Amino acid sequence: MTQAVLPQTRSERLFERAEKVMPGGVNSPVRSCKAVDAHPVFIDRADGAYIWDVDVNQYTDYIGSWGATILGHRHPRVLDALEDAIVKGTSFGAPCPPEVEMAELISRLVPSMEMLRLVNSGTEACMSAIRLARAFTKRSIIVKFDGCYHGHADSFLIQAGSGLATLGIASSPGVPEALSKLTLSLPYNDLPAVKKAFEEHGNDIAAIIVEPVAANAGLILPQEGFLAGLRDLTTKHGALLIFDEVITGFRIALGGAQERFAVKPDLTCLGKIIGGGLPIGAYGGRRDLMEMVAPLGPVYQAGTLSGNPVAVSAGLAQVKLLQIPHTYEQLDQRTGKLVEGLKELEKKGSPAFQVVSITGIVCLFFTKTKVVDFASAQTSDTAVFTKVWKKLKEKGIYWPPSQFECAFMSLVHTKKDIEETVEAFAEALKSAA
Ligand code: KE4
Repeated sequence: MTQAVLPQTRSERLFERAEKVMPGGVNSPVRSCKAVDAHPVFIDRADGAYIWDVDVNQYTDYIGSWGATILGHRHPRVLDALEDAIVKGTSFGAPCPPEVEMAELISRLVPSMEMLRLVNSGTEACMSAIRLARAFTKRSIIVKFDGCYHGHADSFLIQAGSGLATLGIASSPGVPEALSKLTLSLPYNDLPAVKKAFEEHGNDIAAIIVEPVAANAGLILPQEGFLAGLRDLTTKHGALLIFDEVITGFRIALGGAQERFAVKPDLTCLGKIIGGGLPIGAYGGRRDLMEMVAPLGPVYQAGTLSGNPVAVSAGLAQVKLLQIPHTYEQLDQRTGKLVEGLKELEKKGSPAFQVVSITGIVCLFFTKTKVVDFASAQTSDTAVFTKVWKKLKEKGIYWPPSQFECAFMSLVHTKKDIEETVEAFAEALKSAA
């Protein structure tokens, strides 16, 4: 009997067109849903904790623009700020008041950022921070950690060399070998490996850049003493410590991971939340470092749309609201409710998985191995993850389409949304067992 051919959905038709004119049909790889053996749905609109695709399917959204929309989509105060900004024009290529207000606000809420520069993405923030670190220390080697992602600048597209302290090898074509050798990638949470790296390369290491909570390998929490150990080692060896808080900034605490874990970096990179869903990034830190940045100092960095009044106005509205007392307790409660439900399901033991979470961020690893670094994260069964992901999507739950990404809770996911999410997981896990 011939298989009934279902009419193409709008998303399918759009994807067919998109694949003809954009690599993989997308403007950023993870959105392709290739990691879960699926085609992407095209989103038409969003509101609060929900998104609707072009075929009018509603989903409860746990991507939230990869963490940016912590207040949910279309928060009224963010929309008002956008409207007020847009009617004045979109971009002037000249300084404007919102930039000053944003820089003052960030510096007040993240005191280690005595001076900062707004840019247009997390990538720009991180690439600028390491350029500054190399300029200040007059050294070349950057230390990063396997599974941590700092954007797509050449120096970060590096995988660990064969030996622990062996300098990196490019993880993407197009990155010159000469440059990849200036990045050392080590196992996350492995302080002895960091110590060894300083023994081998000490006076050549310009900086360590780290996600203080690793959220691009799934979610890997810093073990006790890891971040403080990085602080001690960098100080001891005259290297800089850079916290990439593009995800954790204003998410796991108002002052980010550096407030939560009481470790003060020399430089911090921000993004996502400070843009309220519009393109933005920021890097900043010690005044003596930032005073080296052009036009004050010799380290060049620039951007046509840096400090764009529209993006900054949206971010300002969002960050101001995050200062409301008990905001992070609320976010913790929402996150905790989801985790509690998932841990109940974890007890069933089939399929085996473990829930890892911190304020506003949740991840399920489908492995029994305790996940402490990227290697242990990679023992996860991505085939099971894929089955669960597809079933969740059928049930109207929009979960990040990769075992090595994280789900983001907003301040507008309701108790009912979370209960329905846990119910959807119960069915999805049963179908994948
Ligand atoms: P962007 O250049 O994508 O704005 O930021 C790069 C970046 C830097 N640092 C951290 C810790 C990040 O998580 C990111 C970007 N995050 C990914 C999601 N894991 C963005 C999603 C995507 O690439 O499409």
